[in-house]
Amino acid sequence: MKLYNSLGPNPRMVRMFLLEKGLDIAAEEVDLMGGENRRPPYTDKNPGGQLPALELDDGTVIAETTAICEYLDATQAGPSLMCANEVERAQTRMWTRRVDLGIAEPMSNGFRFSEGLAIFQDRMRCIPEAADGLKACAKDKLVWLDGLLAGRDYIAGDRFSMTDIFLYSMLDFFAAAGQPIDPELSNLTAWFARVGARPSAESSLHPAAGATGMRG
Ligand SMILES: N[C@@H](CCC(=O)N[C@@H](CS)C(=O)NCC(=O)O)C(=O)O
Repeated sequence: MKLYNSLGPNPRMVRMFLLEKGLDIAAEEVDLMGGENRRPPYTDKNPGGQLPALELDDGTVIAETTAICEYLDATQAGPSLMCANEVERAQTRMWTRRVDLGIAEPMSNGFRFSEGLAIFQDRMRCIPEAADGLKACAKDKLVWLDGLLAGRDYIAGDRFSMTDIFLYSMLDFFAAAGQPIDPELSNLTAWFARVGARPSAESSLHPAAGATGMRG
């Protein structure tokens, strides 16, 4: 099994997930800034052209961060970050999807269409005039989540899960890239500090994070 790895919030989520499970797997660096992920041979393996991707020993490639984490959770040792039962698994998926569609995607595209425009304009359709609106949509969902986190330690219930790792990786990266967490969102801020205090949070940063100032 091999992880195609780079700087960035999505690969960082998988690295944090692996650390939480106590797993160490081989990794191959792909030059994201140089666009290596957008051309063959990488796109022969992952036509989505993004990172991370997981290649199994039989050559099967799994992409999409949450699909990779779910696969690792189901097949590898270590504490489950999905569930203790089918209800919890469904709740983790439900919350992860809400975070993905409502927060991660608009935040990411908000970044790609503004601060990240120089990198992304030749890689995908960019809509600079949509950037502010997308960032505002993500903020609306963070306000909503802040209310729901009152009296709650974690997003998908009373247990730390894949959803927490996912949102933490996103918020940490984008806070350092033009989308800081509003300090008035006190429940979200406390949750962010709680997850950030886990040893896996700092240890999952890419070696290039320090030099670039990026939190990915
Ligand atoms: N939906 C994808 C998003 C992956 C993604 O956006 N990856 C970023 C790194 S954090 C990337 O590959 N960016 C470079 C590019 O899109 O060319 C997932 O869940 O894995």
